[in-house]
Amino acid sequence: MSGVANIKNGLRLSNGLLSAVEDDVLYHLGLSKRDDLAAIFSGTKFVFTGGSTTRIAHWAALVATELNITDGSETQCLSHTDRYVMYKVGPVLCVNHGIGCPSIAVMLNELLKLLEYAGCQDAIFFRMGTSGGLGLAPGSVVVSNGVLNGELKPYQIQYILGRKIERPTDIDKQLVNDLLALNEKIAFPVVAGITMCADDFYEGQARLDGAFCEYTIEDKMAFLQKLHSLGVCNIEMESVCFAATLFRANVKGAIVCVTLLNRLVGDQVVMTRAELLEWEERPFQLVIQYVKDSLASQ
Ligand code: R2B
Ligand code: URA
Repeated sequence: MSGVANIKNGLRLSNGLLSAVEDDVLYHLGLSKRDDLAAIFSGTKFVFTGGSTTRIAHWAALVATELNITDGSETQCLSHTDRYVMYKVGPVLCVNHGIGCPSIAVMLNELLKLLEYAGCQDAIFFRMGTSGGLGLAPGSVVVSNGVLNGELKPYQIQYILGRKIERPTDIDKQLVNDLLALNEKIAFPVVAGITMCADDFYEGQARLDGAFCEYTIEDKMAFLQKLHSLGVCNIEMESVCFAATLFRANVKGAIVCVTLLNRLVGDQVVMTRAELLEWEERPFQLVIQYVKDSLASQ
């Protein structure tokens, strides 16, 4: 079973060699340790991450509205490359992560260092995204209470110096429960469930509609039914890296994804543009409620 833990939040990076580095270039964010990172990023309490750049820009604008922030910060992109966009709106830092574990791995690595240099020790991270659901009505939101890799194991696999390293994907149980407890304030279905993380959208997710396919529809259905019986509620592409990296860094994080389709029924993503825009915002609606409640109770 994948791990659920109660994480005592407090960013902890384990690279002792970093202290000897005079400057540290955060290459993909276009920033460096020499920048006044504390001036720009201090006060970051929440990190919102999701795949696409435009979704992040939209969330930054929504954060400003929801938290009544009127300084225009939602329009100022703090990343100086075209790899990732980043906006800091009050206590919320919004950054996109692209598609897949390699992309989110680079962003998280540089962002964790950035937060360390800026003196932000206790930010809580949220990955909010889309996914394919298993046995759920499209538009349902899944809060991950476990994360499995493509071998259905609760580990991120990383190759380092030619060796295969497995890192546990434990996620914070309390945060999952706190998000689920907001159910009453939310007008769409929210469930807790295990998330499977694939390394691609097609064969890696047992689709029949990719450029390649060497299994039958029966093989596909047997695999998806197996996932379903294990308690897997959805499939996406970044949760393994997100969960394992944050657990390693001793940072609280939650994965909140809307399901765009029921994979037990089909493979093609066919909702209307209007439905997509509404559904994509659902994870945000849940998480911003959590943020507002947290800020109100401080
Ligand atoms: C969900 O949707 C994207 C692929 O369409 C990927 O980033 C993910 O995890
Ligand atoms: N994102 C995925 O990774 N899979 C889906 O089926 C839908 C969105």
